[in-house]
This record gives sequence, structure tokens and C-alpha cells, in this order.
Amino acid sequence: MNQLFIQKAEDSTPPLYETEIRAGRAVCVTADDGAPFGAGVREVQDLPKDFGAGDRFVLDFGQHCVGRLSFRMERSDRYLDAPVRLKLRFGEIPMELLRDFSEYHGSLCASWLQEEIVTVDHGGTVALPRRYCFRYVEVTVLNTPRRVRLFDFTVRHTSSAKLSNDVAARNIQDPVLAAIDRIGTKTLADCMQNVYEDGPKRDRRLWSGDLRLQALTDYSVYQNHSLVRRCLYLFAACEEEGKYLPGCLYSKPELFYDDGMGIMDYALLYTVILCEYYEHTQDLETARELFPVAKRQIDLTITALDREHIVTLPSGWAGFIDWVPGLQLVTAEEGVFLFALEKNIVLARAVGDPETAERWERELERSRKIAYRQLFDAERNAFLNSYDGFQYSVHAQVWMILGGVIGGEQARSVLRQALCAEDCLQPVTPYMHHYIVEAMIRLDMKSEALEYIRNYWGSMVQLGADTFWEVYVKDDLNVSPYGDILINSYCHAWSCTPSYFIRKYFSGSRPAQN
Ligand code: RAM
Repeated sequence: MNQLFIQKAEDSTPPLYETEIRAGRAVCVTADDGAPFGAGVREVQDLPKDFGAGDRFVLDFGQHCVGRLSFRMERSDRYLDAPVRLKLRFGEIPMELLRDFSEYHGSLCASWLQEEIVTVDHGGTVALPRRYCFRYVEVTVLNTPRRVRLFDFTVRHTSSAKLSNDVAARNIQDPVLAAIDRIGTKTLADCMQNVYEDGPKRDRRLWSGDLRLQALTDYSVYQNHSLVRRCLYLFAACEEEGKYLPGCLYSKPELFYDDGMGIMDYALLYTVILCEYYEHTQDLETARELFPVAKRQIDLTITALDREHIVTLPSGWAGFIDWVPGLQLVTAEEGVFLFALEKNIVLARAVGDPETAERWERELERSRKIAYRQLFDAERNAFLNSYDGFQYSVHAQVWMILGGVIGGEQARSVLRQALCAEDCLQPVTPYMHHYIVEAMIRLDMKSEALEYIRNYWGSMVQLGADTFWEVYVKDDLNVSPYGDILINSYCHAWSCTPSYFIRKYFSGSRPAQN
């Protein structure tokens, strides 16, 4: 690994800010078919002062928290002549506490489910060592010799977001947009730790696809440029000759990546992050130093173009794009490539490499024409082709638009048709929904983009989201890429981008008339 880059990443590590948040009220979580995810929450007025074995209660912290929990334990009247054993379970949303974790049947490791058994010998302050991510905490007294008092539940909430940097929020007039923005910025802040984590509950790691959306939003909100720089250097430090950068990395206990994790679209989006970082910061030194890494990602893709001049998916994970099952990737990946190529031409010029810029300009022009010829079906008015087994997806249309293969009225009609066609595969992640809105903005469909945000992210707000979720399909809350919604992350950074759109394009919008 490149030690110089690791050092630069370390030097750019921002401080973590801590805030104390105390549990607000006691609640009871009950099965309720009418409530989101089937879990209703009711306030409990008369929480007892002390507890015996078998007692259970749920505390509501009133907001999404990321941090270490502590509480106080005292004897009630008589000396505790044996340890007290407690079980704590944490939920970002009430549904997690309704479920029995032993019935979890998902594909990811069950140790992500947040629970702890603690055995406390003496009264005093009890501080849990692990960082948890929750709004609700359920406490069960498993064993106690006598009644015990449990109180002062407090979390030291951590984030590297400097909240005072966020000054734009007060300009948002429309209350619906203000609520979406508030939740978007909270989602981002809670994922901003020592790297931009994808989700503080899970996977707690840095993914380049997620990073692009986090960085983009952060420029409009907290402006933590050094965190973006840190993440750019961390990825660059993991570069291996002739391979795409890893799609994700772990920063603890020390930098680590899995070399089978090269994801084509994520590696190409890494280059976009660098371009946008430069655009926002004008930090030429970093841009110059990392441009060769970006250049190699682009040129790797160019070298691997097939006989028809269309991208070839690498072996391994190949590509991501979205979690919808069965998605075919070639057309979308081609779009990501062209999207990245266009942005990198500007960067190549900025860092003083005009030859590369010109070579890429020719490449872009040629590739766009070929992509249109090879991948577009004029009769169906859609990108439908043999590369993707004639699968019709919103994803392919959106990425071809973002890649500049079509534009103007033609592109608007392709997109509108795809979004309402019954036989067209629709996205399941806010991540891919972001790119739909980005395509709309590119096509100058500003009012539709705004409507889309109100509808999609706004409906999550209506369902009571404190932070935006990893996966969200309107009208079906049971979707999980991992086989069980219990393991889904309910504060997922790639869902934070309405704050970017709202602040950049819509902050003066008036409330919608309905
Ligand atoms: C999941 C994470 C992450 C995403 C990858 C592809 O494991 O949610 O956000 O980037 O998938």
C-alpha cells in the first residue's frame, strides 16, 4: 500500500465532535399492522423507579444517535449481593425491537444486530465500550438478586460534521422540503465519522459509490473538505497495478481492503469524486497528486472495450448500480464510464495534461455515437439490447442520459416512459433514485425533479423516518437485499442527497399546492 498516501489520509483526519443526548421518554413498542413496518410506538407514563428480574422497558432518545451508551445502576433499598445481568437491544427504528433477533434469517452476519448482555458487579456508572446506532434502547433485567434502579441513560453522540458550518438550512421556505432537508443532513452527519461511513449500524465502512453522494451533499452542508480528501487518499493508497480500485475499504484497526472487491462503476465514480472535489475546493495539489490514479481507472476501462467498443465487465463483483435483483449491467456501466470520462476531461486540463484531455475528448465523442448505435432500440424508444439480454431498466436509461448518449426532448421522453412503464425494472435504493433526479436536472426537468424528491424521500418522512433508509420501495417496506429487513440500515448516507438537490436547486421553492 502507498504509505505516503496513507500518511496524507491520516493528516486529513477531522476531529470527532461529541454531544450528550439523554433518553427522553419510556415507550412501548407493539405489533400494529397500521404502523410502518408493523411496529407501533406508545408512550409509557409510569415507568417504575426500580426493577426486578424479568422486567423490561424501552427508552426513546427522541432522535437517531450514534455513540457510546452509559447509564447508572444503584441498589433500591437492600444491598445487591450478586451481580446484575442486563440485556440491551438497540433499534434505529421500532421494528427492530419488535423482532426476536434469534429469528433473523438474512445473509449478512447476525453480529451486526445490535444487542449486548452486560453483567454489572457494583452500582455506579456503567459505560458500554461499543459504539451503537439507535433511537430506541430496550433494557431487560435478566437476573438480579434484588430490585435495582437503572437511570440516567445517556449517549455520547459522535460525528465529524461541524454542525455550525450548516448555515443554508434557514433559507428553505417550504416546510416539506425543510423536513426532507433536515433528515437528509442528519443522515449525512450521523454517517460522518472518521471516514464517511455507509451506515453507522452497518457496514460502518467507506464505499466509493456512497462517498460520491456524501461528498456532493457535504459541499452544500458541512463543508468538511478534509474528510473528502482523507477518503480520496485512502482509496488511492489501495491501488494495485492493472486493477480497479477496491469498491470499499476498512479504516480500522488499520487500513485494509479486499482485493476481490473492484467494482467497475464504483472505481469510475472515484474519479468523479476527485473531479468534484477539485471543482469545489480548487485544491490543485491533491488533484495533481491523485489524477494519475483516476487516469488509470479510465484508461483501464478504455483498454478493455470490446470489439464493438462497449465496456467489458471485469471479473469478480463486476458492477453494482442498484440492489434490484437480476439487474443487467452493461448499458448502465457504459453510461457510468461516459459520465466519468466527460468529467475527467475537465480535470485533465486543470492539472495540466492537455494531451490526455484531447485523447479522451475523441474517445467520448466516438463512444457516445457507438453506444447509441449499439445499445438504443429506436422502436421501443429505450436502451434495450442484447448486451443486457434485452432487459428494460430505468437504470440503463438514466446512466445513458448521464453519460450524454442522448439529451434534450428525446432523453426526456425516454426517461418519462421508463419511469411509468410496467415492464421496466425500477430501482430499490435511494442511491439509484438519486441518479434519476440527477438525470432530470441534467435534462432541465427541474419541476419533475422536485416532485420526485417530494414523492420519494417525502414519503419516507411521512412514514416517520428520523434518517433516510438504505433501501426504500414505496408501498413495500419488506424489501431487503440481504433477505431480512432486520439487517437493513435505517441511516444510510447514500440516501442523504435531497439536501444537496434542495440546497443547490430548490431552496427558494414554495409549498406544493394540493
Ligand atoms: C451495501 C452497502 C453500501 C453499498 C454496497 C454496494 O453493502 O449498503 O452502501 O455501497 O452495498
